[in-house]
Amino acid sequence: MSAFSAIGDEREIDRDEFTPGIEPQATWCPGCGDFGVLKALKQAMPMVGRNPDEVALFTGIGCSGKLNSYFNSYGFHTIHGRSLPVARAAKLANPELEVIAAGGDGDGYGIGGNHLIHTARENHDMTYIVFNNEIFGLTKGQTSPTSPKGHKSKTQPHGSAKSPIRPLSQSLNAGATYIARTAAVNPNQAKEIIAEAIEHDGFAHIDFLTQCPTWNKDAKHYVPYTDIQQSDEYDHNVSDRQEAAEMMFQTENKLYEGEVLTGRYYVDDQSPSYGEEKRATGEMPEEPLAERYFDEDAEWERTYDELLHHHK
Ligand SMILES: Cc1ncc(C[n+]2csc(CCOP(=O)(O)OP(=O)(O)O)c2C)c(N)n1
Ligand code: SF4
Ligand SMILES: [Mg+2]
Repeated sequence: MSAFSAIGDEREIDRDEFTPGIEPQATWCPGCGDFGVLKALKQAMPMVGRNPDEVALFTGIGCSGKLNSYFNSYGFHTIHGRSLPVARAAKLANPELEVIAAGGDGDGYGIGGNHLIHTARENHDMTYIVFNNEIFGLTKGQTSPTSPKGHKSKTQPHGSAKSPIRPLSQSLNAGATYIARTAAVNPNQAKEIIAEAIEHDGFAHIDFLTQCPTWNKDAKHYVPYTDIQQSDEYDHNVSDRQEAAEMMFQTENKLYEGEVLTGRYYVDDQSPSYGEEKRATGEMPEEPLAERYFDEDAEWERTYDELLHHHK
């Protein structure tokens, strides 16, 4: 058994283990879609057989960033838009950790957009959940990169002049190897997609539609939705890049026309993850870097010790 996790410990896992011992009163508003993400995430954990001490959750800033407070695992509530670089470092230091990053549309597609592109491009093995409520929720409803064209807010009182970004297409172009969209109103699909994303070996991006009844009054509640895998109307091959691109393009257009399509869009099981590639080329050691920190005999320079030395 690793010193850093309970991996290998065969036992039944209950989703309630992911509820903190002293559960804080959730500060999300009644009817907020964020509750749906929390519920689906807790349900997905027993499906993938992970214990709380095998999981590290990295969040950005926003209502969505509060997920850490209500989910029992290792965690790091990072700064705005920066959950991914911190999550990457943790995964590289301890590849046995199940790394999950989460944040809002403003956090991940706006201020943190560059991190998303490069984390996807490098195919870091982790799951990234973006709570997409089409606005900045925590700061009271400003326009976000996914707000529809013409959407009025305090920052765009005459309506947003520009078209929203296309998160699924952008992720595909960047190099993500698992891309899905689900919605808080569809918990059964959501938990299955989260479980698949966690089990995927590479960068898995879930665009999670989360309604904000407080600040996005004219936002859809994302119903009725269509699960593209269940519908007879759609039958694209998820491992075909071109077909996935076309399906994403349609989905992104339809969201703003009032039709909500959800499901799996792209799954590439062939491309190696960043860690796998680096270990294969010998650039990274086989054993977790994190273990070296506790190894008194390890011959390596501790950045922290060095820092202290230079400032004596
Ligand atoms: C560097 C920095 N800039 C701006 C802010 C203010 N801020 C806090 S949350 C937020 C936007 C949150 O929107 P989103 O990421 O969509 O999350 P939501 O609240 O909708 O879940 C902003 C701009 C900040 N905390 N840090
Ligand atoms: S402001 Fe919106 S996103 Fe934030 S907790 Fe309330 S309903 Fe949820
Ligand atoms: Mg938001």
